[in-house]
Amino acid sequence: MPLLDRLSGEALKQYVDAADSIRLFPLWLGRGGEAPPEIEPFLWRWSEVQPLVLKSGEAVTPDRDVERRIMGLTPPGLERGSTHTLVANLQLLLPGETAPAHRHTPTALRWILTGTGAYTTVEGDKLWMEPGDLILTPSWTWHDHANVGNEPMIWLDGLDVPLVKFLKANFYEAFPEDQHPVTGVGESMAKYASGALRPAWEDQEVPYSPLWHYKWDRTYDALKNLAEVSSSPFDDVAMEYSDPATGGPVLRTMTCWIQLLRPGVQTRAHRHTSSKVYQVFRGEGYSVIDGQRFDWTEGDFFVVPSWAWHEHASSAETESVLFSIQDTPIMKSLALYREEPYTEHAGHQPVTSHFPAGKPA
Ligand code: GTQ
Repeated sequence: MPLLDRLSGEALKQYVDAADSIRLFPLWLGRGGEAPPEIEPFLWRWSEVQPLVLKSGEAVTPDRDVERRIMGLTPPGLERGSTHTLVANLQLLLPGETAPAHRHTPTALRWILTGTGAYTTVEGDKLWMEPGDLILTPSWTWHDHANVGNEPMIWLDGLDVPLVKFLKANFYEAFPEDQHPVTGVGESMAKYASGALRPAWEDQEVPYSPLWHYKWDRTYDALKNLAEVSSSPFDDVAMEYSDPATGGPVLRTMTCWIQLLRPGVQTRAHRHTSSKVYQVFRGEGYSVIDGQRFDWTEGDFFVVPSWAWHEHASSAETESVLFSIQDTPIMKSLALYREEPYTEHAGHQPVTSHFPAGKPA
């Protein structure tokens, strides 16, 4: 059979147009369209964020104008969301305010930053929020928030909204009343917080941790105990919040870590296919992300996109505590988790720039 001449010029154009008209695309012509923008690592300073979050209290009121008064942390490269799978929002609830009861298929969690005197009710369990507490609101559980104290409350919400929207599984329902009836106070903690012991007659399996409230005091004790005996070269004294029933991550889509960086510690760089949003709960230091140095201090937030090299250091004078939300469970459950150590320069990236851009190295 004679070889066909290669299609080119006008004939090729006609061919492509004919295919296009029936929505068929010759991928062998190379990738069409523009590649999506890269998500860039970014840092938000608490000193700049806090006044704007407090000021949002003058702009809108939950229950009256909006369901939730939230401000999203969105790095360059994204229009919404904090990584390609996760979103981290700052929520403000002023004294006397309530955020009405609802439930949604995206899973949420709260990392409490400032204030006291407010509670979240999750499926009727009333959970008082204090700084350093982690509270889970698993997929499709009823929840509402109320501030009955006299201080503004600010917390960080972590949700898997970008993933759930991508998967076309975003559903929402409002509760018929403003607040869900309270059926217990700290019940999930009473039943499951001891970790190694749990109610003997209960054998139910739920696709998330049955413990919904992780108190700061216990968390910090656990970090201190671990620091006495062991640490990771990449994350120093790092602990994953765990589901007491399985020992695995607290949620199917998101996991949370708390890590203590001892004074003067500089970790080795690595990268992985999970993405993360960090909050600097205590201390000061810096992280190097893809060669860019991000200096941070108490209260700051930063994003480490998927597959970005990163390492952390605490100042010589203070220990630092970092909280993070990560999408690792998604990647692991799909067998797409991959991790790699940085092997050059004794495991430390050369710093080529400082954040914000423009600052010389
Ligand atoms: O508090 O229930 O940041 O429904 C985004 C959606 C918080 C919440 C968010 C929500 C909530």
